[in-house]
Amino acid sequence: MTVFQKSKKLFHDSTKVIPGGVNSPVRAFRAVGSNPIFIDKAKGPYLYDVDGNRYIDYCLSWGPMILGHAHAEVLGNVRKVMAKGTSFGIPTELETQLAEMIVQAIGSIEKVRLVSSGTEAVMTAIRLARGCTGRDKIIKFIGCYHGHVDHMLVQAGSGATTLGAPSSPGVPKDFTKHTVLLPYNDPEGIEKAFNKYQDQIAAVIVEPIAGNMGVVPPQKDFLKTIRKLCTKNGSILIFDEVITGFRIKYGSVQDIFSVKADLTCLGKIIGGGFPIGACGGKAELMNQLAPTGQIYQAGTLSGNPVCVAAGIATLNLLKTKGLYPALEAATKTLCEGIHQVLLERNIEHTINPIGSMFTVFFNPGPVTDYDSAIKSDTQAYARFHHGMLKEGIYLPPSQFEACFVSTQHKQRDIDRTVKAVRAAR
Ligand code: KE4
Repeated sequence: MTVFQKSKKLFHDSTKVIPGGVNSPVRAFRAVGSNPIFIDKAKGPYLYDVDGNRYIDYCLSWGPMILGHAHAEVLGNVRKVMAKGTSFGIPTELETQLAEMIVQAIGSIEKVRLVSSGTEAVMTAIRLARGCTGRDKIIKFIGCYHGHVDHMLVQAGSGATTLGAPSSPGVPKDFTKHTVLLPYNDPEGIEKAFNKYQDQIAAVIVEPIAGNMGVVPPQKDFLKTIRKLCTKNGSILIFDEVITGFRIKYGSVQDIFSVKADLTCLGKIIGGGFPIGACGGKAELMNQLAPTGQIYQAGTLSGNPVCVAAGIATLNLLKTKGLYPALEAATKTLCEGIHQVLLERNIEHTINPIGSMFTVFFNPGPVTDYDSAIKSDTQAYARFHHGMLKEGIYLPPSQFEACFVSTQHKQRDIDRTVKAVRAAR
């Protein structure tokens, strides 16, 4: 019997001094109608909560922990660097080393600016695109999330190619009036928007594989159409690879889809579990950032040597030959196992796996965009989440998130997970 007594107490205490008891809303488990567990420690694929329950973790801190938790070599590098001081606000060679690794790994990146979160990476990319083009409009896609910067917190208005309305109080209408919202995987919609707004469009920002409506891969001409229209209209193509960067392959998914972005946002994995983000792209664009250019952005802890040390160690380990094919194979085996059991249990579902990320939608499918994703039975997902938690499996506490597999998830963990799907009530 799984008990959550200590988590319950800690949650009670945290709600007194932290809004909702959490430092990021999705962690509050509201989307699955329960209270969050509190974690004591983690190692490899496992989380251990304060009540001593062990879970096989498929959320992996929302993506960063691709090598599993508390990886000895990552922590070793962090300890070595920390012993020499933790923050100087003055350049260190380590930042150059991580930047060189990113430049070598991603062909479309000639220069990169490190920041402290994915949101900051997106803020930098959008300001850069607007500054370089002198234009204001940004196209984003419904169901994609790019951090909590004001002009990205928009919801669809009525009809296609409409200008976004704020999706959160506190965001002035003026801040989202230049954000055009389009359906994901709809090449015609992009054509229409460019016909309507033409040379007003500074940039298109897209998750090349969507992870924030659940996992939704791009359909055949989607990314190529965006690339073609951005090139034709002098707009900047921003790939938000905060999730996909170094997740599907070493580097970027741009190689997989043969679509080159002008700017790429990174985060999560490149920090190895420490706060980080990055915006990279062609030198002619990146050099327009202060201090070489006029477009301003800054950060006290940007490129922090401790975070960068974790990132360097992580990327070095991700170069291991055969690592990504093994991750993909493990994910395929897991998803096939889950699928078979849900079929046996006659539970309506569809699974979107790609590389080592996947989502089990409680939805007959196919799930190809936000409108199809939101048809999912979120109550069924909530029941599944809670049932799996009691079986010792930790899934993201929301239907509209991505699950991730790490290099530390072994066959025994996959077998245990499939067994848990059969037992989850
Ligand atoms: P951060 O500011 O949270 O580091 O990154 C924002 C961001 C940007 N772009 C993409 C594609 C992202 O997925 C994210 C953040 N992802 C969410 C989970 N889907 C973080 C979890 C949370 O908000 O607590």
